[in-house]
Parts: sequence; C-alpha cells; structure tokens
Amino acid sequence: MTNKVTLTQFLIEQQRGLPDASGTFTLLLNNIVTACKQISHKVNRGNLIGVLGSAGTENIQGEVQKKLDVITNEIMINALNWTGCLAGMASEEDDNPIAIPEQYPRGKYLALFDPLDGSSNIDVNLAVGTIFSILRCREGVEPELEDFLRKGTEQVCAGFVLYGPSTMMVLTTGHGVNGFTLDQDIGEFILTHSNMRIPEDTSEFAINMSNQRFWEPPVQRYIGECLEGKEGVRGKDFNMRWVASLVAEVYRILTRGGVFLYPHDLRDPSRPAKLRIMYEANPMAFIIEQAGGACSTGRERILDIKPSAVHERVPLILGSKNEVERIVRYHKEDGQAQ
Ligand code: AFP
Repeated sequence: MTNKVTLTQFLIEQQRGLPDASGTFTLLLNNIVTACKQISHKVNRGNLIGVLGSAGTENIQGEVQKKLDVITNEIMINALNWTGCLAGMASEEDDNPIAIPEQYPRGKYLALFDPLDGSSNIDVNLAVGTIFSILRCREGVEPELEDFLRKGTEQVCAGFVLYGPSTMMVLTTGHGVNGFTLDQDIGEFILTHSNMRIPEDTSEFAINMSNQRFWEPPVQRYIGECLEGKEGVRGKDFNMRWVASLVAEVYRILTRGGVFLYPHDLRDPSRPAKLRIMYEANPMAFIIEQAGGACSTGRERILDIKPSAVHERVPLILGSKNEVERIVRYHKEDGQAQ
C-alpha cells in the first residue's frame, strides 16, 4: 500500500493545487465515496440480506422500483444532506429536487444522481452503478428549479461507480479522467487508471437491437453498415455488446473504445428517448469528452443542451470520437428535423 495513491490522497493533492479551495468540495466528494462504498456492500450482499426484488412502488419515470433503488437512494441522501456542502439534491428516484433539512447548514453545491443505474440487472446479478454530477449553486438562497436546469458544460465534477467484478470509481473535475479500484480489504479506493483516454476509432458498438424498427434513418444506416462488416462500406467487421447498464458500457468504452447508442426512437412520440440528461447523459458526456471521446444526441452536443426539466430525456450517442462524428454526419446528411 506504501506506493499506492488512495482516492483521499488524490483529492487532497488536487485541492492543494487550488489555492482558494475551502475544502468543501473535497468533503463532498469524500462523502459521495462513503455512500458508494455502502452501496457496494449492499449490492455485493444481495439476497443474503434480502435487498433484491421489487419494492412494489413506482418512481416518477413510471418505472417499478427495485428494493435497491429505494435503499441506495436513501444511502446517497443520508450521506450528503448533513455535510454543509449542498444547497440541494436531485435524484432519478425523487419526483422533485430534495431540500436540505432545516437542522443542517447549506453549502454551495448541488448534487444530482442516479443512485442505481441499470437496476433491471440487479436481480440477475449483472453490473449496475451509481452516477453523479456536481453543479455550483447561487449562495445564500434556497435553490429553485432553475438552479438545477443548467447546461452540462457548467458541471464542476462528474463521476460514476461501477459495481462489477471490481468496484471501480471513475472521476473527472475537468482535468482529465482517473479510475480507482476499491480495495475491499482496507475499504479504500486506489488509483489504478491514471488519465484514461478513449481510442478515437473502434470496431465495437453497443445498442439494443430489439428497438431497430423504431430507429431514425441515420442510425439505421450506421448500424446497417456495421453489420455489413468488411464486405460493406466500412471495410471491417464489428463486434456488438449490450449490457443494459450505461455505467458498464461507458467503463468498457473508456478502457478499450467503442460507441454506445440509445438513440431517438419513434416508438412513443411522447417519449422519444430513454436516458435522462441531468444525471445520466450530462455526467457521462463530461467524462467521455474529458477522456478524448465525443457525446451527442446525433444532432447536438449533449453538454450544450439547456435542460427544461430535471427528468428530461435525450437521445444519447457517445464514445470513440471518429465514430460519433460519423454518426453525427449521417444525421446532418439525413437532414430530418427531430
Ligand atoms: P434501468 O435502470 O431501468 O435498468 O435502465 C438502465 C438504463 O437507463 C441504462 O443504464 C441502460 O443503458 C439502458 O437503460 C438499458 O435500456 P434497455 O433496458 O431498454 O435496453
């Protein structure tokens, strides 16, 4: 352990590089880390402690909540609301933003999170994760909805934890992307992946093929060309992955490249996309761009979108830069309005 950098040391050394830093951000991150360690423990214990299966309730998304959706949401809220770092929070699992209880001091940040992304995987023992995004808030006021509805370019930090064979945390504060592996023996995240970079080209795509009949022409064209392989215009064969867990897909892309698509689809005009901008697309876009990748709806850069609601959904295409740019070009050539 002597020559290994812990996440705590990494954060404190980052703070030293910011002379005006008060330590509030470092305190906030350390408490997010503590919450994710607790979630890792719950996820790993699973049925041994009776946390699998449905909670029998629905969230604002109209999705049936798993017991762990509710448990992990409470872990995140209870780990952060007392810290004095936050003016407020927003969660996939709560209809409205979460106020800081009266008895606790307010801080200058807003935390937005999906406490258990990919939760439809939890009962079949496949990878799930936690995604978080940090914004600065106006000081000295109770935050209003508008304080949350900020472009992704205004994030000060984004990260996720992947509860897989290893528990991995990936983090960016706008100065590159770093990965940390949880050493379960000592309960510390250890820096194992410095300055993660995404290869600009790839031969691997991730999409839920069962939705193919609902895709718009540019996505039909792109996936069709991938499936034609080396006999087609791409002149090479492609591989496909679909883990149904955004966190797992993004981590794979950070480590070996690839492109992930959950595109605009024509299935239900009232719900043209699945992934939520505030606590899924924006944090992942920040991380992907900081690692040299690209992230788009197909028609615009994710980080430039001005959200209109906390649970707003957007089409999401992210990964190896040259592949995402090709898909965006296909949308331009198609010219159809969304
Ligand atoms: P759940 O949290 O409801 O499992 O959704 C996970 C997710 O938001 C994202 O993590 C996956 O990439 C995507 O949805 C999977 O969507 P499908 O289940 O439609 O394939």
